[in-house]
Amino acid sequence: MTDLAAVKAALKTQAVETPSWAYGNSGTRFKVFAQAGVPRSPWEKLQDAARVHAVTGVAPTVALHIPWDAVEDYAALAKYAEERGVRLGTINSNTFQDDDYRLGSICHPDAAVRRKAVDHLLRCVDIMDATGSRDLKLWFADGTNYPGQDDIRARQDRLAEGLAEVYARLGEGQRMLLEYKFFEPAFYTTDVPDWGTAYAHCLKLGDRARVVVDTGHHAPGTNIEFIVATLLREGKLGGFDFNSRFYADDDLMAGAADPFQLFRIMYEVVRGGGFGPDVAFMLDQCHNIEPKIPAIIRSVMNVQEATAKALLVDREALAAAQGAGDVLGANAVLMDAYNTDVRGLLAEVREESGLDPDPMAAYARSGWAEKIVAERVDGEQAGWGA
Ligand code: PSV
Ligand code: MN
Ligand code: MN
Repeated sequence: MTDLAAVKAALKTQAVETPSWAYGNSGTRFKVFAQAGVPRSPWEKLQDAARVHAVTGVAPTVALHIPWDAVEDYAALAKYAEERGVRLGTINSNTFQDDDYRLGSICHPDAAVRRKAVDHLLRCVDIMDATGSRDLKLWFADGTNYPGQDDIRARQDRLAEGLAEVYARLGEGQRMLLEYKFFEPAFYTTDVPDWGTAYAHCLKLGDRARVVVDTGHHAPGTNIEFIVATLLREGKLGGFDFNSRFYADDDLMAGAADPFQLFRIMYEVVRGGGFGPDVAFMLDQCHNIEPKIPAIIRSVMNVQEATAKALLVDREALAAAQGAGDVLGANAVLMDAYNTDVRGLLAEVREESGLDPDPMAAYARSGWAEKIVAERVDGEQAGWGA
């Protein structure tokens, strides 16, 4: 039997970080469809993120991407967030936008470009000091397109050297999260293509270096929950970038394409003791054709639903069935939890927390969507890469 009160208590502690870039305009390499009312600055992105937290109660922090969210005074940005009921979260580094990075950043063959990239990462740690952020999230667009283009092994050495310099700069309580991605923008080799490579680097760096699992960064058919179980077992799971994919790095709403996969991942998180502050639960999405704030609310709710189902798994019954070699019984225990409609339970959790049971409706009623369309009329709309 699952203890419902304990499940509700756990759900009330949930925290899902939303990404600043999800609030801005985004698109594909074919077209960016601009939307009215979209933020014109990091400050306005925080206003929107605060609305998501206000109606869901479980999105208290916002991830920044540097330099997309560059401002003069990061402490002031942190204060601005706090005044609106949210906090600044993970600092995402961007070493992929400059012409200098054509052949890579931290793995580039030219030491001067590597220096520039590492200096940017060190600057990101300075920003963390000002914002009070715990985590530096590193994703590198580094790799090669053609066999022989560069020395695969030398690139790993350069990567290790750069990471070590940044790791040494981390302050107390700060962590480095290394994200992997199996392809794109490089297509022949990627310098951090998989969890094994990320894990190997993190292991050498030390306890405060952890692996980030972006659900969109795997080959089709990859068993992501196995990776999650393994990393948790090794104490090396730093966090997630949640999103959905049908084909590649689609960055669609978490839980939209394959809610069952999200449930299986969250079950391994719960099973492995990872449901807590040690693992950062982030969204990494872009809303190209749908309204952005409601899409982010929906995504947060999808993560909540998967979590509720994972918490509902009757672990005693599951262990008994597994121990007895009862294949169908064990599978049925897991499927019972997955097939439970948890929407009522989550509505109760929200009401008990003083929230509207229906975050989507609460947001629609709030008038925020109309207000930003009316007010954010001048100036450039911030977006993916702005
Ligand atoms: C790369 O595809 C990625 O998943 C990384 O997390 C980046 O920081 C993010 O997308 C935004 O480009
Ligand atoms: Mn990501
Ligand atoms: Mn991605």
